Amino acid sequence: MPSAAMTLRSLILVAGILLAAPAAHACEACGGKGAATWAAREREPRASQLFPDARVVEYTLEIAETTLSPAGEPVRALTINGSVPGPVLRFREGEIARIHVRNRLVGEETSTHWHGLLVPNLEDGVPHLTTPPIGPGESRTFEFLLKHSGTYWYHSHTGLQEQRGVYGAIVIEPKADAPARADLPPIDREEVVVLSDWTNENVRDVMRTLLRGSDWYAIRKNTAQSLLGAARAGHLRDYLKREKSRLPPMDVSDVAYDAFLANGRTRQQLPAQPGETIRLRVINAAASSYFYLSSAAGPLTLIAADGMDITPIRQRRLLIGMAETYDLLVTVPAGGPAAWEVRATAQDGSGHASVFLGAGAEQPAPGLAPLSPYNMNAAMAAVLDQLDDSGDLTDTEALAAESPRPLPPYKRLKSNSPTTLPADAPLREVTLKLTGDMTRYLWSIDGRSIEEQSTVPVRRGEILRLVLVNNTMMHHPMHLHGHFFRLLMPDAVDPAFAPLKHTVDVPPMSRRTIEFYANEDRDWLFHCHLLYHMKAGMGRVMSYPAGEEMRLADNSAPATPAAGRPAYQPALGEHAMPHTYAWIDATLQSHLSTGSGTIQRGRQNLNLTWETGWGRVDRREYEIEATVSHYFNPRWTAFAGYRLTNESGAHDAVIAGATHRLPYLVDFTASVQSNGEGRLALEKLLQLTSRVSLTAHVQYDTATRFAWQASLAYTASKRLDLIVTQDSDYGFGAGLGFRF
Ligand SMILES: [Cu+2]
Repeated sequence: MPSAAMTLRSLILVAGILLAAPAAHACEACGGKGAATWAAREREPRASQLFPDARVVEYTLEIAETTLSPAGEPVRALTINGSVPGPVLRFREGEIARIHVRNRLVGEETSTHWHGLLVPNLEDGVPHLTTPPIGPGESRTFEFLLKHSGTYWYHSHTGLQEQRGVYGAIVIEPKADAPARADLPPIDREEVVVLSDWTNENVRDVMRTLLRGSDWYAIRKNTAQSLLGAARAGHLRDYLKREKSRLPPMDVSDVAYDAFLANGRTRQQLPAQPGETIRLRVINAAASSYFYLSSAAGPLTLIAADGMDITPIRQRRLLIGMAETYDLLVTVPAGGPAAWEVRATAQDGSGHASVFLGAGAEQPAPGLAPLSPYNMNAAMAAVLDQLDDSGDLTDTEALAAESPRPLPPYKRLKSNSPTTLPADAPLREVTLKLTGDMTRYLWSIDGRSIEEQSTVPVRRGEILRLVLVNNTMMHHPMHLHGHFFRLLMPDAVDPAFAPLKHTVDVPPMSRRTIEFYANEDRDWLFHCHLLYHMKAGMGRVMSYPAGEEMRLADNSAPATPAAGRPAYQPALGEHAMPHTYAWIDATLQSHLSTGSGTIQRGRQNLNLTWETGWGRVDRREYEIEATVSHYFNPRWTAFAGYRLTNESGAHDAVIAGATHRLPYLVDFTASVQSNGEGRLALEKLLQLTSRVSLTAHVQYDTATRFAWQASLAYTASKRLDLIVTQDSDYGFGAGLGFRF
């Protein structure tokens, strides 16, 4: 029989391997070969050498840490030049931007990505992939020609820094000699509105809460589903149908936020006079919130999308995805002075940010009717209905037909000028399925995370058409670096005028088709701009092969590396890493204690579970299992490890087994021991109310025979449960449950 010390040693070894893996990954990118590649690329001529006549406009951005309390509670914030958001960077098309970025953070890298701008690969600011990360105390100067005008933004592409405040607006005016747009009324004023979401929690803890499958955010948002709630709402049948099909409850959004911000505040007043027409440059810089925009002053007039001019259309309520930008016109009604609200309501209805135009009596923007969490079928039906809507409506007809929860108005977006691509370029179509798994918070493309499959090969000179098929129940705002793509809507009135975008919302269970002309080089990220989805693996690198392979090759075959050469692997750095997270769930009750400690990385877990009881038995009994597990999909998890016990009749042994999820979300676990003993177990969690759950566990073990346990738990807070348990061995008792 192996000793406990030996078991412990092998566990430490396995833990070491799991934890060391990401470090090994990171160093591929930062050391040796990577550093040499950077040095060569840094010697390439920069924009000011290539375009010596262009005017250079300089900014200095300092990224630092401070304490801010936009949601009332002081929390650690990351600021740019002392504020959230950072300063608005203003340029004119044709100028050269020279931006010095200083990292004043302690022990933390940073980066800046210029979102929506066409920049040389080295200036794109994706750390490790395109640009060296900016280490603590270091600086980096970015330099690029401003090739186009419009509303854009910048943000950190490092870790979860974007959630903590590292973002700001970029405004590029058209060239001075560009003719004024004839399709717009005179504009009296212009304001930038940067929308974002704010949490008082530690951002790493937000990711941890999502990964561990906690219900806490749903409880906070009042969208937690339960048997009683479903019965009350008259949706018990739907609830059971969902459980039968083994799907976890759905929600519109993942995270419960403490505030939604416009320019860093929950409400803000901007100057405006009665009768004025104001151009709002709206940027959704939120980490994981879509917003509905609406105005007290009537429908919004959309004049640009993702920086690009469009034929003006009106929309009563505008859904804006993460990383999208829209330029809107709002005309302040004539008459007495008043404050006209433009409201950005989080898509899940959990809150809003307000901008008031003018001063005086407040005129509220229309609110949003709440969505029943049990009625997601109806919400889905509304989404699918709108996908069938025709784009061929007059503005007035479209306004009249607008859904109370409209999708982004892509069908009606029409570029102000033709966007057709070179007619002689070969076209290649690639279908990418957007996939996800709420059970474990794994987000992926074609079922594989960016680490599991990192690239989509791109050939220079081709038109790459991407069919994005969303197989999940959530919206995904997909963003392509380094290119504008044409958004191709079915039945478009005039396909030659398809809008140019850099970010596209792909609604649940539906598809979007985009295409772009591959006229770049090297590697460009394509990813979901929901920060936590991206971090969970939902992305790919659009990768142009290097050297001779960069020339346009035979279009019939996929671009594969020449025979004998190893497949190209981009330096994904932190974007490839499934980060390691750890947590503990434990109960301490009057008669027993149960719990588990988990270290999770991608699909792998290191688990330590225990149960020890002292009620109704002569001596304290324990069973401890240390296992390594691999998660294949929501239905199958396999594990192997060691079981340590002093229960009478049971033996310490090496164990191996699997857990299979049955209909009605019942988990069936079978395991065998090295000494020939075996165990079968069934476990089911019944959510009675949003905060009260009943967990039933039944097992048959060849050594210890039948045992069962039933626990009733009340979720008191994010960290604490009140719990009572009846156990077949240890009797009845009560205590507390903890989550760390
Ligand atoms: Cu996503």
